[in-house]
Amino acid sequence: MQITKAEFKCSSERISQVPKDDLRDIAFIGRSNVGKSSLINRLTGRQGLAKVSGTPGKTRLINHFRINDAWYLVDLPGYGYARTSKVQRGEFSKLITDYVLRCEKLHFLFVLVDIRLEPQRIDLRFIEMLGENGVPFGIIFTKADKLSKTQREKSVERFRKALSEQWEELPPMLVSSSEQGLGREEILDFIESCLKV
Ligand SMILES: Nc1nc2c(ncn2[C@@H]2O[C@H](COP(=O)(O)OP(=O)(O)OP(=O)(O)O)[C@@H](O)[C@H]2O)c(=O)[nH]1
Ligand SMILES: [Mg+2]
Repeated sequence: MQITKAEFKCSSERISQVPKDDLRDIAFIGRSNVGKSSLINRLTGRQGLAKVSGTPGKTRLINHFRINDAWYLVDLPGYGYARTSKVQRGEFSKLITDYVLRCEKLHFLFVLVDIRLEPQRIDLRFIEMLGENGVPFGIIFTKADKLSKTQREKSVERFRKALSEQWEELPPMLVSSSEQGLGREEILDFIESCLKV
């Protein structure tokens, strides 16, 4: 799929504020700083469309970006960032769980995972919640430029193994680098096929 048009639509602090049209959402979630906003910029080819920062907790709201006037890419706040206020946090903020479990616009969710790390408990718990609630999701490993090809494969395998302890059927998994553009075509093709369903 080609992205010919990408524009910021709105930021929502509650799910009641998300766009009211019937375009579907393809959303990105994951731990703070994993690279959600960077990937959105890379996929759209528009640096600066979503705000990126080396400091975790940059994205605080639900951001809708309208793509090709046909669907939305959605940038969500990260989870697992301990310095967010306790009232807001819980394990996953109310904003995140409301969106992921209750927003009817959500068509497919990508959980982003830092390819360098061992499977993190918080990611596994988040994925468990998705599975239990029947939310359609896939996994994108980020920051692949930080590892060699062999290390990447090992890391993906390690995650696959951690998931297979819980699940019989594994979600689709893709590898990406927003730094190098790795995985871009594959992710866009995946989204295209997703939107056909
Ligand atoms: N080397 C490398 N760095 C990356 C990549 N993707 C993101 N980063 C860096 O990781 C940091 C966090 O990126 P963001 O895109 O802001 O991460 P986020 O998940 O949106 O973070 P929050 O909004 O705070 O939850 C920034 O310093 C990025 O430059 C990547 O593919 N490779
Ligand atoms: Mg962000």
